[in-house]
Amino acid sequence: MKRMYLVYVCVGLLLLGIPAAGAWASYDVTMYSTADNIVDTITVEQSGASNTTTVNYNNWQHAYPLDLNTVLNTFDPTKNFAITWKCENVGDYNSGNPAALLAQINLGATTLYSGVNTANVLWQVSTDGKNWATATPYGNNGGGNIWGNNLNGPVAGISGSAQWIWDDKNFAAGKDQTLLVRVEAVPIPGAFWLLGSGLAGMIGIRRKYFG
Ligand SMILES: [Ca+2]
Repeated sequence: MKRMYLVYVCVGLLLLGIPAAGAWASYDVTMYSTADNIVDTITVEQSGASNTTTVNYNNWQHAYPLDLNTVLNTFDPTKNFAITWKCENVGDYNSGNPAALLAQINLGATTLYSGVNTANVLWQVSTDGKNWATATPYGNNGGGNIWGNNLNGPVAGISGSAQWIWDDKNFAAGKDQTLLVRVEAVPIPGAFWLLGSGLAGMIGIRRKYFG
């Protein structure tokens, strides 16, 4: 009888997707990003908390990994969040000196790619941190685009689904442009999360009662 009750509890957890305590701790929340030319800082915001880390990613041919938990303690990939990169393009910008950010954000079984907007994910740019516009994509990582002249292949560590993004004035006359690039995400718990949390709850209960 007791065993049947526990089975019902486990099935309920699977259906409702109630997170078991500590279930998120083992998920990979590593983000990879780079820019042409420099990423100065990365700010992570979630649940009213915000923290900025100085990174100085100054070689756009490499993607630099960053564990989001090191920027904001206990980053939860199932909750709404925003990430902002402060980027710079150095020198006169033109077709020979492009400017853009490239990023991939791993959230457990879900991955976000720079420039790829969905109903729950929005990539934006701003020059003042107040007025935001949808980022302009220039092509996929490693695809046939302006970066092909500088880099004969994709940036290692980032999927070809990620797009280089900047604003719509990338090639206008100017120099040393600074831009904020931001992604806002409202995660919807997918089947992976429901199954994962349900299984974690089931394992925990089995250990508690049958271990
Ligand atoms: Ca550049």
